[in-house]
Amino acid sequence: MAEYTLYGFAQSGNSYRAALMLNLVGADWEPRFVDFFAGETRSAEYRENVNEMGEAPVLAFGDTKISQSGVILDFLAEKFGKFRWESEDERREILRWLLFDNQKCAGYMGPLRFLRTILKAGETDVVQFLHGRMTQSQEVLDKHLTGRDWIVGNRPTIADISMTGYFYWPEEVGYDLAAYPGIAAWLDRVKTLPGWEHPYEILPGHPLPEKA
Ligand SMILES: N[C@@H](CCC(=O)N[C@@H](CS)C(=O)NCC(=O)O)C(=O)O
Repeated sequence: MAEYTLYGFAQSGNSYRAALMLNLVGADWEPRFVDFFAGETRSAEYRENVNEMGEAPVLAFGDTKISQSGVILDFLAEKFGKFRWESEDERREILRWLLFDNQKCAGYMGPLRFLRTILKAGETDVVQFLHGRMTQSQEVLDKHLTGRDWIVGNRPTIADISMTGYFYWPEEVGYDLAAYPGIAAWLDRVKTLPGWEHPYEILPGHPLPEKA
């Protein structure tokens, strides 16, 4: 049995960040497929034994289970001494981007991708609203990444690993990567890190069965 087990699934950008980090730090880990589309995260069993918040990802090791991808990244950065901060100021700066990502990048891109590609909801008012909010956040990130290689400091940190969450699915989320040259170049840089894999390669569950 591997040292770390990651509860997650291939379509989950939130799970992807944690899986990518485990790969990049060279952890001994294995995935535990969460059958999100069959309602597993909503089951009493999952909430009682895996995560009371009813979410993936969850990182399990020994008797410990950690949820919230930002906390998992923070834990692994400290544990492996990689992709971490070098000062308390830098730690806060990383945290600032993790929170921005969770709320305003993944927080809009995840539901948008779900509505457009998985539910095939069409361009409803809700979809248009989320698209507008996402665009504002992407403009912020693109401006930040123009003229710099990484989100915080001059090397990759967990801020970068977190932010990649939903960015490798431009067609599924429905955004034009070419409109954001700073983001596009940064995504290519992240891809060069040894251990990088696309979200559909790193976790089980892709492709979705016909009737997901
Ligand atoms: N902020 C959380 C978000 C986790 C999350 O929303 N995960 C989704 C899958 S991508 C989930 O499990 N949702 C279940 C639900 O909301 O019912 C994190 O970063 O871990």
